[in-house]
Amino acid sequence: MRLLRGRDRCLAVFGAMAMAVPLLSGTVAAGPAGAAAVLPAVVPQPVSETAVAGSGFTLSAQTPVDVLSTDAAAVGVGAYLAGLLAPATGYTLPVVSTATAQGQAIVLDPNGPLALGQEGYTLASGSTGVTVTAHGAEGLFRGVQTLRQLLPAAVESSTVKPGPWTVAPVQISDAPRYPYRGAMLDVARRFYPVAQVKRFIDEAATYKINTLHLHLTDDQGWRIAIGALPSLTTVGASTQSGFTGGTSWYYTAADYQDLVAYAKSRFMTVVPEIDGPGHTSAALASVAGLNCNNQAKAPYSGFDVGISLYCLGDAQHIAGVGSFLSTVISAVAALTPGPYVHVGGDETPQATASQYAAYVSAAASATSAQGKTLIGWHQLGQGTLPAGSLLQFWGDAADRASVGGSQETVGIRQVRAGVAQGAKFIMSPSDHAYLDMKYDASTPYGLSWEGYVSVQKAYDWEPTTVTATTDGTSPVVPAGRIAGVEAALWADRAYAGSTSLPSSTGQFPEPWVYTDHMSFPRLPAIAEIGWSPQSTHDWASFSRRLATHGPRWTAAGINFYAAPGISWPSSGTPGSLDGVHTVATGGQALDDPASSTATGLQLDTWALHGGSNQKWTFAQQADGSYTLTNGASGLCLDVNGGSMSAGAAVIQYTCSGGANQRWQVTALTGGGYTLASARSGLLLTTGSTANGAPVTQQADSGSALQHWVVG
Ligand code: TNX
Repeated sequence: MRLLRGRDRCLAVFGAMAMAVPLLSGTVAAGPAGAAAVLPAVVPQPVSETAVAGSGFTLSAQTPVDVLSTDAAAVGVGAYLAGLLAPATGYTLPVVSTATAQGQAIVLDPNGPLALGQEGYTLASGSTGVTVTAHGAEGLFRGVQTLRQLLPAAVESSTVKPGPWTVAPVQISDAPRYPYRGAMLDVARRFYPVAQVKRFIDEAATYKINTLHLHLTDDQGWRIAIGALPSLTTVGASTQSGFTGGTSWYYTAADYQDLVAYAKSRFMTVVPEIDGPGHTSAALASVAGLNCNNQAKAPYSGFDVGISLYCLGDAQHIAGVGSFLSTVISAVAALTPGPYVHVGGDETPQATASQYAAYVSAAASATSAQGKTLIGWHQLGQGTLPAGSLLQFWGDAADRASVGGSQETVGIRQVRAGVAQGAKFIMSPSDHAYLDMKYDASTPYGLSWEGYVSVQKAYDWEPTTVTATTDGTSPVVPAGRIAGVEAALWADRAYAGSTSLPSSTGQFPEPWVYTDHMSFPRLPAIAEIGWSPQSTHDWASFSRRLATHGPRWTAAGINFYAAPGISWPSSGTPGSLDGVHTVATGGQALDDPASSTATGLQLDTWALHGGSNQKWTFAQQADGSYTLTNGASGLCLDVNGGSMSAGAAVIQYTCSGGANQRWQVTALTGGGYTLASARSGLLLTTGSTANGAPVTQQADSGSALQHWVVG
């Protein structure tokens, strides 16, 4: 099915001792006296991390966040930190600005030396308080992301938890390896409402991602309003992959500015992508003159790639494309404070060399005219690039295997052409950094044209050798030309059951459900490659640190994949599942059919979409079991008639707190949970992974249909 794949082709880490440790299990370091000390499990791994004796600093409701400056951005980071800590702690920490630090405070000092760069910071925590020092607000913000990881996992919860809120004692000095650490959302194939992009910004910022690449246009949709060309959104935004008839599947200028401002508040730069000359069906459907026959194409809502091309066949059309790009890029650039515009360039099998060159020339002049730096997929190396351009490498093992041979791939030749022009590179190797690849055969969403990308595969690569021969020598892109890395989450197959084409829109989850599942835990892996020194790269260390983040994601409500091969802690602290969750097996979620409010209705499973009828509020009871209340009906998960028999229907019913409405939730070692009726001891079980499969209680059979992901 993967079409054009192969297409035009087209720490101080001192030890690896595994040990069971509470909450903040992490790297084991030799302490000052040579004794083993457990360091907090920070992701990305800091440059240097040293154990500090003592039990750490415990926050109280009065602990001040003391910013040693009146600079608005620095004070803003203080307010951001207080806001982060408020929901779980229940504290409204006072944010103050003083000239000299007092004790027993979280001190944010933006007056540090520039030695660690704009993003670097030091963090010292001990029994008398915590101090984050940086040269300005951005470094403080990165340090705050480390600080939150020094607190118990429950700090990520959106509801008040008991605490105590003790910051692990540690001394950290940190700065990024690469300046560009990106994540891409494909809002073109699947439209993400503004709130869901903001959610992702917050999730990515936790791992010190500093660039959000928005793939705003593609065959299946045009997502940014351009005042001078309203048809781009009235027509071009009416489709998504698998959907037609939309009227609001785009960002207005105000929406986009809101996103840019939100990203800025998380010290993240937005890179807008206007893809071309291929991936342009939405534009071709909106603007007739972009087609060689001057007839608008029909809007496209399918699943293919490599199907479209601007008309670049004659001087008049080349001029038309040029003026179209000037209009679009000047409008987008005017709304974008960041330095970049991404002009795509991928997968244009039908373009001749001169047509392609004409596109690059038009896109480059439109971008340069706005004073912006050009970014393109590595194919763009074929054209003439303005000085300072960036290319995004998305090649794979087949490209590497060809390096230096007599038959280098087209991709490697395009990369060489870019290198020869002085371009810098963003590394997004598709066999490691494409988050739309399935993790394994159980992944309900995404593609596998690069094979499966396990968490380990997402982690096990190195930017300086990702364009080198397999023995790691003679990289096509020299180390000094690497600007950074980016994880790319395409969305052309963002539906459950993606090994075949979808048969109903019911298979499409909300974008956040897809995004959380595909990004966690792989986005933190790519983030660590971009941030941490190569010398700290170690799967054993990473996977051990990552495992302790599982409870953080659970507390934060992130729908992560508890991938096998990582020692996720079991169920965690009592009450840790309190809150709203989806409950799914094989991508099929426990579901109140058609959001019915009828009592006694048997529940079923349906493709996970995260709607309210698939949301369940877990509330832990005195015996440790949970009641589950449906978000659409307000009724409770119930074994019909309090039956003790295998096969009895699981229904929704008015909440009573009875034993047949209480569920014992047990974590499985490989991830996921069983839910046993507190009355019968039998397990919540779905009949199959087909939509509408009935849910019953059954004896424990070890079946995957009894193993639930609580998202
Ligand atoms: C390739 S690589 C694409 C996208 C698809 C993706 C699916 C590249 C720049 N383009 O159009 O969404 O594969 O994995």
